[in-house]
Amino acid sequence: MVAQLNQSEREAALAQLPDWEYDEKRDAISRSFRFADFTQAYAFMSRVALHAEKADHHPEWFNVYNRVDITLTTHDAGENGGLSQRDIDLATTIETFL
Ligand code: HBI
Repeated sequence: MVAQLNQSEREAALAQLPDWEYDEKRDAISRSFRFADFTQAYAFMSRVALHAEKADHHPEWFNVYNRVDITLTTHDAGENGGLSQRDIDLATTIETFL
């Protein structure tokens, strides 16, 4: 079981991730990305995928052409899953791939 962030931890973390939206219903964060074309979108997804595997923390994502939507939440956080430091760390790393 991974520790779920409490409200103050969450607010402090999200202040550092201004382009990510908080989904209260899922206790998750999401961001939508647009790239020049599919090749750029796929290159980005490849970098995220390799890092996610190394971190053992994986995104929920959707891709169509140059658009990539990512949602991050931790399946084994709290009772029904929720936002953990792992999600914050992965989002922070994803930002460095832009
Ligand atoms: N990815 N987003 C997310 N949440 C998890 O709880 C998670 C994961 N990737 C692998 C993983 N957990 C492993 O620890 C196993 O629990 C599957």
